[in-house]
Amino acid sequence: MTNILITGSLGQVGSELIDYLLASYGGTIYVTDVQKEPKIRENSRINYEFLDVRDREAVDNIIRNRNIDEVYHLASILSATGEKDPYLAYNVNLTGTVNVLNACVTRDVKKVFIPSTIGVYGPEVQKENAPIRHNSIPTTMYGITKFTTEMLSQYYFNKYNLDVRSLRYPGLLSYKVAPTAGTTDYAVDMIKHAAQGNLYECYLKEETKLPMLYMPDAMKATLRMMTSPQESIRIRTSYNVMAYSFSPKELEEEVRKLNPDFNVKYNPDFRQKIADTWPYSINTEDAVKDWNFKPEYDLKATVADMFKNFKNQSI
Ligand code: AKB
Repeated sequence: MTNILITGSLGQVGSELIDYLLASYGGTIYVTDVQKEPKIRENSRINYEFLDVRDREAVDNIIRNRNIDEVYHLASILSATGEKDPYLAYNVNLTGTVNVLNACVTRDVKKVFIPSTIGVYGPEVQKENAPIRHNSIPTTMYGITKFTTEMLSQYYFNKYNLDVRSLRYPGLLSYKVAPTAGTTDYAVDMIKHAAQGNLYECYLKEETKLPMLYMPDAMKATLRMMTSPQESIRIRTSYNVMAYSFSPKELEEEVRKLNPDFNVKYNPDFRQKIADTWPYSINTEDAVKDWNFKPEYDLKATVADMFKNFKNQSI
């Protein structure tokens, strides 16, 4: 039996990861977040608890009292919110992460997953096929905290032999829980508006290309990497993963194949400045080589699946 703790469980990734973990592990899943009374589906193996990762004692208590074996540390302030409140991003993303890492070492946690992001790249990065190791300095608070988190993960692995693993998520596309705090969220919103027959106002310029991945592929990649033998995980900062890269205009054209009347108005806001610092695509060779990363959905299949599901949701 493996007892798992998920922090930041109610977000876009956590809400979907719960089901994948339930199917892959036998123990209890301690689902935590900062909502007092969230709607969590009934399941005898799911236990909801309030947890603010900035509270060092609370983090240590839950890991000790619940005999946690593995942690999926998802609590994070994303890029857009991070630029609105950099101090909050610093505290949640760095103080919170150090609290989790320290408690994991003290309480002998076996494995830790901490997602990273394409936000760790900075403006001078090679835009196409950006390599894992890079010299570009991120310019957003989100990027700075996640870049530092990658260094901390590697440090805790080298110093304490803590089995920390990570994926650099690109923009994640999903229809179950809407992302609300990032820069890549427009893509989900655009497909949703098209499926519901509404005009979409896009906050990025039409030519802004970013790397993306559909949620089922992101979940499979996460589980595949986390269940791979320890010796196959050669990279302890973070592995790049993505399936395809597109601009808002390219997505608009793909979506219009399913709704020919769909229209988009472009009205860039502060998120354009964030997107301009990120690469168009990232190199995933190491993930393929080390643990057989293999996304199944291309853009067409992703859009078709999301469009169908958003349409069903609005009926
Ligand atoms: C964001 O846009 O902030 C996130 C990310 C790419 O990490 N989706």
